Parts: sequence; C-alpha cells; structure tokens
Amino acid sequence: MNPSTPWWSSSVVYQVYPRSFADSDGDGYGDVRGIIDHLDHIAGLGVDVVWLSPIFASPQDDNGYDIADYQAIDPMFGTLADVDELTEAVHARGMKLVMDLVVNHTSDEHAWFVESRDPASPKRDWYVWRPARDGFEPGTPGAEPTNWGSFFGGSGWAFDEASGEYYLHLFSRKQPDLNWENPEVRQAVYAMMRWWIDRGVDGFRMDVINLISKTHPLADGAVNPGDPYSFEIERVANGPRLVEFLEEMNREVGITEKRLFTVGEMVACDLEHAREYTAREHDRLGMVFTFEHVSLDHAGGKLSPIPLHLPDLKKNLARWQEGLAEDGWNSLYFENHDQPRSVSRFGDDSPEHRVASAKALATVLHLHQGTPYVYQGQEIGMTNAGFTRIDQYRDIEAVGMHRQALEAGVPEEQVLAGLGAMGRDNARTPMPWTPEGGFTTGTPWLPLNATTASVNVADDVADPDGVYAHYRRLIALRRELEVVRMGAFELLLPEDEKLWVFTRTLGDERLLVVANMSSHAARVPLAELPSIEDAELLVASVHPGTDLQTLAPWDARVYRLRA
Ligand code: TEU
Repeated sequence: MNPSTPWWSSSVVYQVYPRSFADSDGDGYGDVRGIIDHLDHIAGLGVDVVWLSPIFASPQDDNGYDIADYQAIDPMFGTLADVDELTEAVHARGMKLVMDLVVNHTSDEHAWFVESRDPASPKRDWYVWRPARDGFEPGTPGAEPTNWGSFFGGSGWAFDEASGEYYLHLFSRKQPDLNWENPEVRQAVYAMMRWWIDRGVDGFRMDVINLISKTHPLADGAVNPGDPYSFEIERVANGPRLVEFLEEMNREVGITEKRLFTVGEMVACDLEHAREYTAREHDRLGMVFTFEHVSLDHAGGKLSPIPLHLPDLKKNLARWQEGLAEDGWNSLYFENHDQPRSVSRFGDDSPEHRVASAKALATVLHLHQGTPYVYQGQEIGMTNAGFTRIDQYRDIEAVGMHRQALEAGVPEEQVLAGLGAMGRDNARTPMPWTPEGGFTTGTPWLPLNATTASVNVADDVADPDGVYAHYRRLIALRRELEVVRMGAFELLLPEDEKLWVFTRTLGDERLLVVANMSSHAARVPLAELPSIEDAELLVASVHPGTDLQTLAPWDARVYRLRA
C-alpha cells in the first residue's frame, strides 16, 4: 500500500450502541462492562476499530447525544475506570477505540449552559442567545428570533423566562447549540478532546459536525408551503467558517500528527463538500458520513417512505466511489443507530430470505472502496423492531414526529407505518445474544425484537453459513486483497433493477461482483459482463449453482478474474 495512504483505508469499523449492547448489572441498560464481556464477539469479526456511541454523563433526553459532562461517564454505563479497562482490552486485541464527539450542542444540564443562562455570566456567549423578533412580545407566538425549525420538530428556539431571551437548539430543547464563533468554546472543546486522547482514545466520530458554523447574522430561511418552520439547510450546515474550525481542531488536537481516526457525520453533505473536507492535501477529516444514499427512499420526509429503486442506490454509491477515487475517502454504511435495519429496508426480512439478503447486502457494500461500518446486530442480520403502537417507542424523534403528525391531521395509521419503516428505535432494540435474549437479567429499556428466538448471536455464530461468518469472510478479504482496498470501481448494468454488478481493478488484479438484489431469480446478461472463464469464486452469499446465467434470490458472488 502507498505509504501515504492513511491506516484507516484498510480498516473496518464496528459501531456499538452501548445502551443496547450488553447489560452486565441487570438494570436493563447496556453498559461498558457488558462491552468488555463481549469484546471477543467484535474482535472475532476481524474489525480494526470500535466506535462507541456516547457514554458520557447525560440526562438521556436523546440517549446520550445530550452531554452534561464530557469528562464523566454516565453511571448507567459505568465509570471512567471501566472505560480505561475497555480501552486497554480493545488495544490488547489489536483494535482501536473511537469515541463519539457531540459538540454542536451540549445538554442544557451541562455546567457551561447552566452558567450561560445568567445574562451577566462570562459564559453567556458560549451558546446562541438572541432577543425576541423586533416588535414581538418575548415568549409570544411568532416572537422567535428566526423561523428555524428543530430537527426533532417545533421551533429551533426555546424561550428562557428568566432572561427574556431565546437560545438556539437545532435538536431537542435540552440540546442547546454551542456558539462556535466564540474562541473560548473552541478551546474548551479541543482541551476535552486532548484529555481523551491522553487517556488512550484513538479518534472521534463527530456528531453533526458540519452544523457548527452557522451563517451569520442568523436570519429567516425559506419556508415550504404548509410548514411553519424553515429547514433551509444552507443557513445552518456547511457554514462559512466550517473549514477554518475543522483545520483549527485538527491542529490544536494534533489529529493528523497523531494519526487519529476521524469521521464527520454530516447532514446535507454532497460530494463536493465531502471532497473539500476529506482531501488529503488539507488536514481536516479522515472521512464523512453522508446522508444521500439513506434518503433515496424518503418521499417528502422520513415518515413517507417510498420503495427503494435499486438503480438509484447503486448509482449514488458509484458516484461517490468515482468522486472520491483520486482524493478524499469514502465511509461505507447501510446502518447505524439512526437508520432502520438494512435487511428490512433494502433486503427481505422474511424467514425465507433474511439471511441471504443480509449477506448479499454485506457483499456489495464491503466490496466498495472505503471504510465499511458494521452496526451492532447487522452482523447477524437483525431486522426492524416491528413496533405497531406509539407506546412501544422511546426515541425522542419518534415521539415528537408522532405528536406533530397527528396535530397536522395525518392519520395515525400512516404515522405508525412511517415509523415502523424508518423510525430510529428499529435499530436500537437490544442485542439478542441467545434465543432467550441474554441481553439483561432485568427488564430491557426497549423490548427485544420479537424474532429473538430465531435471530440471535448464539445461533448465527454457530452456523458456518450464517451472516456473521459471511462478514468475517468479507472483512478478511479486505485485509488479504489490495484490490478490495484500492482497486478502481466501475459500475456495470447501472439501470438493472435487480442486479448490482461492478468490477474492481488494480493493475492486473480484477474482481467482478454480481449480486441479485431481489427475492426472485434473475437472469444475468453474461454477454455484457467480463468473462468468468477460469475465474475463482471468492465469496458467495448462497451456495451457488454452477453457472452465473441464472442467479437465485439474493445470490451475491465475488469472482477473481483471470488476468
Ligand atoms: O444525528 C444527526 C441527524 O440529523 C439525524 O440522523 C437524526 O438522527 C434524525 O434522524 C434526523 O431525522 C446525530 C446522531 O446520530 C443522533 O442520534 C442524534 O440524535 C443527533 O445527531 C443529535 O445529536
């Protein structure tokens, strides 16, 4: 490999959502000790990096994405000593540990914000405080400083009785946005990041990091018909000082110098932005998470899902492959704690096709160029939660969206169907370690998936044809073959609605990936593909028939072509 190629370009990341991973003390919530206890499950996949969703002190309004103290562990998850032990255990297995960095906002219970509530405090300017709109009585309808909406519904501004002013919160009202224009805020964040690095952490996944620079002065945005709030994303995302802040952070924390892992989660991040943020000539970010490919099946919003049109997904990924081929770097993901389960969304979660479709999805994703992410449970083909009533949901976004949609007159049936398909709790049901559950000895904070008796770690791992074994194979293949890491990508048959076909080429090494992404047999137009004569079959999602002419449902194959 080119020595200037960063180490993570050969890595695979496993994301742990701690509250749902493993509960060691019976309180119904996963914890750090639970992760330590199950570390071999993760290491056994062959991954290189473990990313933990937030475990810091938090009122848990947004499951820990509302942080009250960046340097303390929430008692529900354990202690700092537990985290030190986890860090050591991760390193002992040759893996790296990446923390979630949530610094667009804090909790309203963070000491910084508590202080900031006092208009006379030196920390007043650490958050985004504004008086009521000109000519409006503070606290009355329409008096918010701008018409911005919050991602979780309602206005993006909360009124503070005591001072008569408003503070900005792009997420819940318990998640006030930090004012990154203030250099003291930035230095405090960098100091905290250095503190974690000194404790042994190897990098950060940066939550909504492209929202830290807003367009000033803050002003009303365009409004869609029928919507009281503006979501003109340009006003809050990819702002004029973002690059400056990212470079400053990189320098002050020593990100490039210490070869730390970074991935920036970015709403409204297109290819041009991604290139700008990840180009290697600059010291900004290692890679970004875009939302483009996980928004293709949303019509109006995420509560109005539409069936996925396979060509859209293939072509979107291909565009990013080409766009970041020469410079920058791709992250590759189908799932995380905010997205529904991919086997339910892009695959077929019926008992007949679940395993094969999970394996086919894994095959296509892991044969792209970039850093693949495996979200806990994906490696055993977990399905959506299957909730049918609002009282089953815990997610602040789901509860808020449900309330708002009902207020707007949307029939509840439709709302529940939307949440059932796209809601975030779909991916947050506890890890089913055994057919009986095995997540907790107490009452789990969110019900286990109803499929646990048949979809669980013990059964899947024991099956040589299971999903876990397939992931192991794919991850090993990335390690073994430079063409998987570095080969040029070419999408074939882009308009085919069932087949996902591409090649990877590096020198005279060439791979052909052919996948039937449907629950019906598919004919392969062999004449339009490179010949597989004498090719070696490296990976197959189902026991393949002898020829490639007709593919069984969810039959995904990787061939190494003869030079
Ligand atoms: O998510 C950012 C984000 O904008 C969306 O993914 C969000 O989850 C929502 O689905 C939009 O409809 C990040 C975190 O991953 C998420 O868990 C947090 O709730 C959010 O930021 C706030 O910190």
